[in-house]
Amino acid sequence: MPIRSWDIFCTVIDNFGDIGVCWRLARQLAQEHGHTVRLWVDDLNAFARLAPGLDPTAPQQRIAGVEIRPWPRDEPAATTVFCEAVPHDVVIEAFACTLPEPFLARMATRVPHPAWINLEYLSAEPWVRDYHAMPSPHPRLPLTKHFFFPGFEPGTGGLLRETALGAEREAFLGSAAAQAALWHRLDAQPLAEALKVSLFAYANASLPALLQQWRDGPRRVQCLVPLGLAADQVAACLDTQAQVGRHFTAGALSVHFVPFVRQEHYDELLWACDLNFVRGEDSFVRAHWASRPLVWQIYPQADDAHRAKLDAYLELAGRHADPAASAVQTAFWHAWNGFGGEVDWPALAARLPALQAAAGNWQRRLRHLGDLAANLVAFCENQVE
Ligand code: TRH
Repeated sequence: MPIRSWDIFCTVIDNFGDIGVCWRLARQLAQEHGHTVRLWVDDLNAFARLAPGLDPTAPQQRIAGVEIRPWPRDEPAATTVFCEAVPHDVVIEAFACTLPEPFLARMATRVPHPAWINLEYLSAEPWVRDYHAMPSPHPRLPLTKHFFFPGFEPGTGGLLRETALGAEREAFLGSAAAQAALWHRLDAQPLAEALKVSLFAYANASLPALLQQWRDGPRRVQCLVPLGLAADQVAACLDTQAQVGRHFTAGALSVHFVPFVRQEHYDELLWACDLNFVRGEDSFVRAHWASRPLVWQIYPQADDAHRAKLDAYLELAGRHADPAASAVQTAFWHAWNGFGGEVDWPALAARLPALQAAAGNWQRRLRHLGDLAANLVAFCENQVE
């Protein structure tokens, strides 16, 4: 049955990944599919960093075609809000955030029952294919939740990618005016001949060594650091302050602190750079669509559970790269994520042309998976009867 409307529930654990994915998905469902989307978020202040027009105090607002509602966490307020809200055709519980009980009860009495999806975290591990689309019946209510896994392989839900993204990137790369507008927004000037690097990361024990290697290297590096955790660490290393517009030059290294831009503008930073350091989930996916070499700092988990995820990805992506370049990439990513060894910038720099070729091939393959939003629409249309 066709579906037209969605509820998306999101809790902000820390950082921006959960809301980053939910906000991107919500916009795409509204703008590309023309669906009604209501996004429930428990921390509108964090959300406002990605969407600066958002009013964190508003009980209801509409941005980019999406209705945004605060998800009250205290019991009486939640009961009032969720006893009144009529569930839409599909209810997404993002990253197992646990739906409010009164809303679940309303889902159970709705005719037809909404499709109920647990949108999972991204992983390249092989088991994801086995668990993607698995049903999980509710123990009491006549509702079945399905697990929907993003992924890098056929048999998963694929990756979020807007239909116009490729054309927008091409237009940006072909337009001196669009690039100038980006640099103006960043409050920085591009340095001729420099390798442009964006640096979005958590605090990282390898960062001081990397800054030194950039400083002492033969090639000029222009490093653009959005304000946040990495910028604070870079500033501490350089004995300066992380402020937009501030530059720092030492040897071959130029550091520019740039603003944390609204989510729609982050892609342009990735497109304008030759190498992108990314983290978590959403920026990691976006770096693929930039079709440039990337370095991923994975979100750390207890007991090093993220090590298996990192290695699964390296193994999978490495299949499509030159083996020598892939080995250098693996060593660098291991060091960057604290899994042994020192970051070796000269080794990575020498392999950038091969990694650039691999990035192009790999993102072309990933595009064949279809985009996650469209895959989700198709899946849910089969669930609502
Ligand atoms: O912020 P993150 O570290 O998020 C993490 C991970 O998603 C992790 O899996 C999750 O469990 C944890 O949060 C709770 O990294 P991520 O996923 O890349 O999200 C950052 C978002 O910020 C992404 O949507 C891109 C966006 N962004 C901007 O909008 N503007 C910017 O200037 C920058 C640098 C990022």
